[in-house]
Parts: sequence; structure tokens; C-alpha cells
Amino acid sequence: MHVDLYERIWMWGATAIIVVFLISIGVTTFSQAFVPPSHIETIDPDEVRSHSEFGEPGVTIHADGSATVVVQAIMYAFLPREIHVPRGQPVTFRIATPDLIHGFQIAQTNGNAMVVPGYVTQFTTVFEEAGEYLIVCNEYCGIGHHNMFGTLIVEENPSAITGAER
Ligand SMILES: [Cu+2]
Repeated sequence: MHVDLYERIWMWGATAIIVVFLISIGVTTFSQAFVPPSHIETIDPDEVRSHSEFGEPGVTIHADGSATVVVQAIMYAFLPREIHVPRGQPVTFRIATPDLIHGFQIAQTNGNAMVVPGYVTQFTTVFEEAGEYLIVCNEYCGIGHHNMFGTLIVEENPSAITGAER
């Protein structure tokens, strides 16, 4: 079958672009820990506020130095409003909402997930630099959406984190 030269150039060009995209997805998946956030764990939105875990959001530091952060995303805040986590340790975020879809984006990090009613959003990341980070809701959630933010403080010294995170 005869394929015109220009046609062939376009076909090879399109194929090359697809290959580049697939490689970039693969590279970012493994080098930058881009992962799907959901672990397909469900939760009744009506029970989030009184839930044994999500009803008392906060930070738990484990014996190995890693941390688990339980967050309630509500109209229009993240609870706890200020989150303290250790630097250089795996930090697992577990987030649920009692109302509607929110975003949970930790600016200037790879922490960025959707919070969907009925599901527990979970992801794990490591913060290599101590400092203060802004957490924003990046899914429009209503009239107070622009006020929906929180603060993440990555502590150089984990012993500074003492149960005052509520
Ligand atoms: Cu929101």
C-alpha cells in the first residue's frame, strides 16, 4: 500500500508524541511518586463528624518516626487547621468529608488529592524541607471556597510535635 511521504512523517510524529507521553507518565510515577490517591475505602458522609477516626482529626507520630494525619475537609476549612509533621519521614494523610467534593493540595509539594464524599482519600508523601506550607482546596465547593485553606508545618525537630495539633 502506498502511503504518501508527508502522511508517513505525520504518522511517525504522532507515534513519537504518544511514546514521549507514555514515558513521561512512567518516569513521573516512579521518580516523583505520583500515585492515585484513593484506596477505595468507603465512609458514610453522615458519620464523618462522629466517626471514631475522623471525628477526632489530628496527627499521630508512630514509633518508627512516620506520621499519620487524619483530616476532615469541611465547608470551608480543613480540620485540624494547623498540621505539624516531621521532616524526612513518610507522612500518610487520611482525609474524609461530611459534605461535598473538596481538594486537598499542599502547595509546592506533590501532595494533591481530591476528597470525595463517601470515600477516604489516602496518600503518603515525604517532606524533605522543613517550613510552612499552604494547604488549599482546589475544587470549587461553594461561596466560602476561597477561604478554605490550612497550614502544614514541617518540623525539623519531630519532638516539637506534641499533641497540640487538634
Ligand atoms: Cu472546599
